[in-house]
Amino acid sequence: MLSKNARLWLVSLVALGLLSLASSCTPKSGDEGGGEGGGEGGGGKAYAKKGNEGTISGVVSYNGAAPEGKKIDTSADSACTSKSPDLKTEDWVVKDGKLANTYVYIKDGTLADNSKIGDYGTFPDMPTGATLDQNGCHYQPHVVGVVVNEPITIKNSDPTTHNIHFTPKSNPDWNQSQPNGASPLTHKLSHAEVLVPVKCNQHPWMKSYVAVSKHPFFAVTAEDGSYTIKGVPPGKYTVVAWHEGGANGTEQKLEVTVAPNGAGKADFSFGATAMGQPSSWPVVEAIEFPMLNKH
Ligand SMILES: [Cu+2]
Repeated sequence: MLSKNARLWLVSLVALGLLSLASSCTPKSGDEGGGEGGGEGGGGKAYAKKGNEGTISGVVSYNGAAPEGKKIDTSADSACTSKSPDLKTEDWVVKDGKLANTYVYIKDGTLADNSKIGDYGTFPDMPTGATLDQNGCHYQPHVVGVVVNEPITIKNSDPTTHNIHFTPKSNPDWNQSQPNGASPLTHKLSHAEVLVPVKCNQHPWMKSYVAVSKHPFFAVTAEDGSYTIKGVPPGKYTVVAWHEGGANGTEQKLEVTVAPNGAGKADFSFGATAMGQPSSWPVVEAIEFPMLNKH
């Protein structure tokens, strides 16, 4: 029989072995693309355009009976009521089964030369400015995508005072009053974050979402549910469609391969569990394209 010490040794050895096995199996963080946890902009390599970049495009649908926008009671501010007498909620904007206001982005991926999309800090054709307008006591647009440190111009087009309040997790809180007729404000977010809720402290129904990405490979679906991401380096990517709802929104993923000068396709669908889908959405492996390289 083994002594107590020897048994302790044996147990420790087995535990150590299990530990090292577990750590070697730990997947790498998938947040280095546009996801949360991304670092400051400007860090990392600069991607040099090769002329063989492609696109990722698709359509986001809503399965089942579309939720109707609910009428908002704006009676607390008569300026809102007179300018927007029929204001409706915008958490689900569905037309002919197609879903608007969905943020679609490359979450991570590997380029044809085996570098990671998250290794890069700058890309050609980075967007240089976005606008968020408070107009009719709601935000236009409802969902905005920007790159890290991209200036967001915030306008007040209403005959009333708004109070714009960014409520991020990875960026500082930012809360500014903007009276009727005040000149536009500018705000920048220095950390990647999907997505930052924005609210108005004056009008509790006002909501929008700002996504901050390290790279320019994102889009927001239009009224017909369509989106196109341009200038994508050939590679294999995890593309995520994010839609508001719940504490942190709902995400769907697809693996998409972009061949040189290629057009990757990724169609997503959200919607009722009536379609038999679980409330937490599975990762769907889809889209057949020639494999450029292995994981
Ligand atoms: Cu407001």
